[in-house]
Amino acid sequence: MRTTLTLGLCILTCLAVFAQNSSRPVWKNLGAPQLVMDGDQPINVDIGHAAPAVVDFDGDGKKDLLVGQFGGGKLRIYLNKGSNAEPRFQGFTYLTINGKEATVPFG
Ligand SMILES: [Ca+2]
Repeated sequence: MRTTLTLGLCILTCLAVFAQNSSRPVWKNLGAPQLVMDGDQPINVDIGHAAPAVVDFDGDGKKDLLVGQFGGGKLRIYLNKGSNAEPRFQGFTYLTINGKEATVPFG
């Protein structure tokens, strides 16, 4: 079952905060919730219960979006195709280790 997820509680605002002060993130004034889009669709995860994090995963200087999901305990990697000021995500890959999808305990 796929559940539409509203990650918007803080992700985009967090991106902006991290972009402005990456050495010391500040979690205040989060603003209104916004959907985080994968292309033109809101990000969905299997079953729901997403655990988002923002980090430059590929070392290109742009903050990427990592989303842990309850479904299978997998971790999605959405590479930022935009900029830190205007992040854009288009598709994802699952985190793999030695060619196998990495998972964490769930359930
Ligand atoms: Ca990056």
